[in-house]
Amino acid sequence: MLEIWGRRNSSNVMSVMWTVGELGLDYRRINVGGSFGGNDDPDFRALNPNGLVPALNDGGRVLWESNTIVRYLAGEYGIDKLCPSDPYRRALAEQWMDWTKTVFYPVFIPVFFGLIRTPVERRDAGAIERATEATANALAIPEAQLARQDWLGGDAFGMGDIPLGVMLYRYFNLAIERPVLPAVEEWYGRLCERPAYRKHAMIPFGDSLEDWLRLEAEGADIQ
Ligand SMILES: N[C@@H](CCC(=O)N[C@@H](CS)C(=O)NCC(=O)O)C(=O)O
Repeated sequence: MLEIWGRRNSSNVMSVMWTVGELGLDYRRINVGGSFGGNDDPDFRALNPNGLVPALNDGGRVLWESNTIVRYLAGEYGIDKLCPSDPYRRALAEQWMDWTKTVFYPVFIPVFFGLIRTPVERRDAGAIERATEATANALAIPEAQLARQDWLGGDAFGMGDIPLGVMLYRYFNLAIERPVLPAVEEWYGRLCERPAYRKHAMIPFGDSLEDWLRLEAEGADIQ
């Protein structure tokens, strides 16, 4: 059975859990990080020396870095389901995973952290507005791709859709201004129909740090 270490409301943990759900694998998830702590426990540091979530233990095969874990699970248990066997098609999916981490995260995380992970009295409205605009600009890239095809990596759902899909639940559920993005919105609608996405990525976060912490505690026992 897979062991996944990390709180379920971490976007990086969500990518792994959604992958596990799509593949129907048996798992046990252990709460680490956020208000659960444990990041510096020796047992956890032995799995991930960075002290960050997620970490995976698959029968002694230990991995950290969420995109790497998604690639491993998709390659080991989901060839031609989540991970194309053709190297070029696989690279097209990986391209979107890497784009999400290197281009989308840096512009979007300040929006999410600014609104949800920061006490109201310390919110920096100007920084949030600038980051919201930068996020909208970044989304023009997947908008153009999804106007040509149904899924980011090609003509079928796959691992290339996972990291950005996780972030877009947050994007579409924040109280921010958003441009009209017809193709991205249709793609998000298709994701919302997937049971594994609903279970592992559509995790409510509320409107404030207080909501965030309350919902984190309330979800502690959900696998
Ligand atoms: N690049 C890493 C980033 C890992 C990361 O920053 N994880 C965050 C949660 S999303 C974390 O562990 N934060 C500390 C905590 O939750 O206590 C990955 O994708 O796995």
